[in-house]
Amino acid sequence: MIDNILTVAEVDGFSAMVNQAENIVVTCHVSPDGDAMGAVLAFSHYLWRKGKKATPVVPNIFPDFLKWMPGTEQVKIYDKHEEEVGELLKAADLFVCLDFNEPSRLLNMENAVMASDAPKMMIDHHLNPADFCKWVLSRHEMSSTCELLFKVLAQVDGVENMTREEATCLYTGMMTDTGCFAYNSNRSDIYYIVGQMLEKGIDKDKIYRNVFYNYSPNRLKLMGYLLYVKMQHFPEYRASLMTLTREEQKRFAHKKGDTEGIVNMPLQINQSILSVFLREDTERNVIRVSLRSMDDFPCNSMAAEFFNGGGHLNAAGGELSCPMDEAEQIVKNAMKKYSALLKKK
Ligand SMILES: [Mn+2]
Repeated sequence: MIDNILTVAEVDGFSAMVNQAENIVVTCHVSPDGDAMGAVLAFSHYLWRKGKKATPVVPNIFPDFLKWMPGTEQVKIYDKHEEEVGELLKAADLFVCLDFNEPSRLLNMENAVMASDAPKMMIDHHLNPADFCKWVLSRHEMSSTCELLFKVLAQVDGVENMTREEATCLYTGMMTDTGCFAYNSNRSDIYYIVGQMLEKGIDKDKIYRNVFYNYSPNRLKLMGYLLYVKMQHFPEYRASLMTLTREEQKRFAHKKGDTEGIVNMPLQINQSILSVFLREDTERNVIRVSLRSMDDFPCNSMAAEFFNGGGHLNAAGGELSCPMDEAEQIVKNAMKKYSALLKKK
């Protein structure tokens, strides 16, 4: 059994907000990932099932590997149809904010959403939520927003009423935010939930294939090129570095999302602690920095100290405004500075 996630007062607050609303906008952070899309679509399906008028709205496009998800044809993309979607936002009398906890994560859509005085509801699993929602459920110990949302819907509406579509969307978010249950996934209730989803008839094997066996030939070639030609490995620091220029992205017909997750690959090297990926941005004249680590190596401190960024302990990012060779040198300096933590004890 899973414990109730909400207090009685929170259930009442949730129900009152949903019941009073006529025009609900369900939204998530910019550059939506599997968890964001899973939560937005599952919540929308739930509202539609309740006979509510609800529109899933995302700030910008979502990756092709999520297009198969049930309900994506209903999703409105703000930066593609600013005027039309802007009207929708104005007419909204409730915003459901999923998988983000501060308005700036809406990027270009922030002003339009914050200009509305319609009440907002937050369901999220990131640290340090900002204070902009009337009803807040913020649980950073949850593996994903989708896990949290499963618990909410199970409590307010009953698992027995959840549909296969809803479970499929929620499973997708749980799967993608845990790297297919490879990290952040040691709590047994996660598998209890998955068990219940299987009883709803989700095809978990197919969901996996839909999301991960969905590369373009170019993406696979780019992965091979990065690993074979571009990866530098520093055994003394148990660290790796990969770089990708604008010209190389062009050569592999790089599309948004093509380098997603690539930074994780060098961590598969035996004993690895740190992986750094530098990519020249194709829209702005900056180098995007991604860091991933194992165990307790603090990517976020390194990102803050060297790369004008921040993030989580094991996943952080930042950016640099300099040529690639200088950026590489900064990475090497950073590894040197953190050598006490990187070297084998
Ligand atoms: Mn998430």
